[in-house]
Amino acid sequence: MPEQAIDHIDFETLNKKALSKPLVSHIYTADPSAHVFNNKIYIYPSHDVDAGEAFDDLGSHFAMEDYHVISMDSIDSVAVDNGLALHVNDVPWAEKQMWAPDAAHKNGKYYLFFPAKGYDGIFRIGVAVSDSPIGPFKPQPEAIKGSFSIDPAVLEENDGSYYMYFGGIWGGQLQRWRTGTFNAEHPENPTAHLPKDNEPALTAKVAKMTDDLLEFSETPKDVVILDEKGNPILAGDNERRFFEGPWVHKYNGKYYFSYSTGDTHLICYAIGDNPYGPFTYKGKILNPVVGWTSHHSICEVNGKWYLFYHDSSLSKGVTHLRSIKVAEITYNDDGTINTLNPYKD
Ligand code: FUB
Repeated sequence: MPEQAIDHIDFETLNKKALSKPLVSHIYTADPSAHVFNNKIYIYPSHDVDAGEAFDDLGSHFAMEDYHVISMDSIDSVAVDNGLALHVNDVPWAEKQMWAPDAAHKNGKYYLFFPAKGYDGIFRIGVAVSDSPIGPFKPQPEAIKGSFSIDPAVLEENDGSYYMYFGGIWGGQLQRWRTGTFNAEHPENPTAHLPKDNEPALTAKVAKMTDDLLEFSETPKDVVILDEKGNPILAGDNERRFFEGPWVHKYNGKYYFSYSTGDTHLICYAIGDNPYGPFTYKGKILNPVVGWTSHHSICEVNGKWYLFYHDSSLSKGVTHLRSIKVAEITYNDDGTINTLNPYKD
């Protein structure tokens, strides 16, 4: 992941023009997954730290070790840091890099889903359980069987079933799983094993969860994004292809699959008719923010819809020191979403 050129940015002016302010500023936070549980907003972010890891194209500088849950009584109220919810040292199978998490609530229990690298250098996805939405969470001894890559996001369906979306290319290792087993060749090259530009892009994955939310109940399936002609988006279509950070929400009976395009720094979305897709590309939700990564969630609060996202404005552009933010999104009559500019002109 190349460092963004930041020398030319006047951060004082930029922060005055920002669509929204960091929700918390005493710690760095990123990758916000927001939910309303029991009429309160809970945000499950990554907890960014400067661990002194050198910057590289595999994201080694994202060396996060733990999670804090942020809560808000309402969308305008103060965001509260509820302290340590889970630390990598308490997860038997995980060594490092606690990346973007998500959470779910079922039958009075709260489930924190998180990616981390195991001692073999392979990303997998784990689950930790608590009686409280703010933790502390008790991790399962093993990662979810059959899980791989990063960025879990869980959709609760009306019938009480849950689906996990996940995946990320480059440092997220999705491209290493193309044959079903991990390809460890060319470990330093983030783009080795990717499809050619004129081939269909790699897709996020989706799997229905077991009733106890601790395992997949099926082999993960491809989340296909189609273009306006019904063809799969191609790997060379960097402004529209899936890179990382999947999220699904439902609006007016349709399923909205949204995601980051990574090296083109956009949050885009596609619409489908069921949790598995396919989804047809519709447009951008968020233009590029300061910082290389862009990652989001979408959550309904009291009848309005909000984009939770992050940028690196507080750290003056340091890619791995980000801050979570929130802004309202609006829909048009045809179900399309109006694109947000993170900094006003
Ligand atoms: O926070 C680490 C990684 O950066 C996340 O897993 C990606 O989605 C990107 O935001």
